[in-house]
Amino acid sequence: MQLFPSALCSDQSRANMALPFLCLICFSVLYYFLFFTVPSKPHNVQRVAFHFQPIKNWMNDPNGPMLYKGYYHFFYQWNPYAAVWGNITWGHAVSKDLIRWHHLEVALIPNQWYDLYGCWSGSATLVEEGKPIITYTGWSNASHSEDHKVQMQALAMPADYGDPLLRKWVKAPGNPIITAPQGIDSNFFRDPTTAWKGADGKWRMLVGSKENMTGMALLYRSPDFLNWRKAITPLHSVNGTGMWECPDFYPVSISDTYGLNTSAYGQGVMHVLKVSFVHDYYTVGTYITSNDTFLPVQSNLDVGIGLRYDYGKYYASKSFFDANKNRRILFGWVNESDGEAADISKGWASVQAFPRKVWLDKETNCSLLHWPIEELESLHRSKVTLDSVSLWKGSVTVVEGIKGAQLDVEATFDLPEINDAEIMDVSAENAQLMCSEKGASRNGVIGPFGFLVLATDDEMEHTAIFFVVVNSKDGWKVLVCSDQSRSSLATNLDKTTYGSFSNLSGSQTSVSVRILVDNSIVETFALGGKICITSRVYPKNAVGEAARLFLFNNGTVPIRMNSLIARELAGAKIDGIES
Ligand code: DQQ
Repeated sequence: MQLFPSALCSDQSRANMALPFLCLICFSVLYYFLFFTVPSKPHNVQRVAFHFQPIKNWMNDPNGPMLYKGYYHFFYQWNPYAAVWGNITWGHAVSKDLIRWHHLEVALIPNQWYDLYGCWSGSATLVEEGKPIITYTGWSNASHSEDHKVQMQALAMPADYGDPLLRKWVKAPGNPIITAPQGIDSNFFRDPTTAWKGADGKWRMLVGSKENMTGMALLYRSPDFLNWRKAITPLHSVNGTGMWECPDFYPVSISDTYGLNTSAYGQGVMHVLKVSFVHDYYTVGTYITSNDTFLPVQSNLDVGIGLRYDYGKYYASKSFFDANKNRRILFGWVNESDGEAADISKGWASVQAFPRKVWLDKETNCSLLHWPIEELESLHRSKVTLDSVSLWKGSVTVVEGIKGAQLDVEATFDLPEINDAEIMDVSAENAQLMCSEKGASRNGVIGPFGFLVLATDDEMEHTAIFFVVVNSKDGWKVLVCSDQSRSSLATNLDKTTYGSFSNLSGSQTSVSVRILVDNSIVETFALGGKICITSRVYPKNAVGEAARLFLFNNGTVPIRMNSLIARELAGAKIDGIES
């Protein structure tokens, strides 16, 4: 028998022998890459499960939310080509419940001389017979010079009002409808609001701007929505605030929590003016219709020097009136906390905050309350409830029976005798610093106490949401903090600790918090929605089923947790075309 048949040396036999060998090598390489080099798809665990985000690439501001023919429409600043800002179009999605979304074709792309470099932020207004019109900012060049970019306002209408999905939008032939007026730098002239109708039947809208360092909301009026004239005085301006991006102006009821149509005014109505610069600042005031100006309730809480919608990562927000449920709903852009390179490698960047209902806080009459929209309940799954749990000095206790990175947690803590509170001067200027310097792991007196979310069993990774009661120069205060310093074993992340505070009245006996956790976003609604803090965190190990919820108290005074409901949440389907 020929042990080594000559055929073995032929090319054909070599190939036959080489094939299994090659397969073995391929298989080993594949096995190595699958099981040794790819830990747990780190970028996918950062994608959110019940927050709005595009299928891929970069997103920023929410634009033109509205309800039309039974569908909620949501538009957003979107770069179709990359996970970084640029080539800005209007992405478009629709939903029946503001949670489960279907992405549609892009609504606006930069294809006209006046929006050549981008279709920037704007709004939607339901005009005659409830027909929508989009107002947006076109970013283009002037005098064919790429160096001199200008901003101007433009309109777009649905191609077919009969289509409830409003898939196709047409830009108005008369665009641009407004160019920068004399005295205003055309680089600082953008983001038209939803328009409202005055008693004289004319439409009004605002455009964000500035003159030197005075931020302002320029007011425009129109009899027909096509021809707009600037009012001599802006609706409002504040010295030293700089460019006002994405203004939002809307009425709130002084007697109940219902929302109002954007054109509502008169008795029983106050107005909110919100503008974006660095953060989203708002002020509650009176809209003086006789001369179209706005007067804040408290001048020391004027726009930009007073209240914020959110004390974490939250920007360029936009509200709309939901006539379906008579409420005002707010969307806000939540950026990433990693760098550009990480975003490029993930292939996406940014999420929208969970939609919030907003209304006037009747206790103050000059601030708002925010609360996650009730539709979230449709995602509730198993829950754990606890009553009356004592959190002793230094205790850190896992909440049994609940786990995962998608949670809705609500709790109330009884306040102990507050005379014991440590002395700490807390003000609007230093609240965040106090939260950060003092941190969750410091030993205090009344607090820090609260929750560790997205925590590993060994607590090495966690995001701490906590309270500290203090005796400040001007009264008792409670600090509300979101401490990200140990949120991830990964480095090169923005782990800023956020915080704010509220005054405590002598009669206040408890503090409450609701926390929404969704893989890489943690939203805190403290004190019934008086203080909101949004954080982005990227744990390496506290992901999926491995994520735990803890209660802790690092103060010397024991704290009684009065009630806790912690729920696991299902994800919400977001599908559709990638545009
Ligand atoms: N983003 C848009 C502008 C707006 C800014 C551009 C705010 O219209 O002023 O993407 O984030």
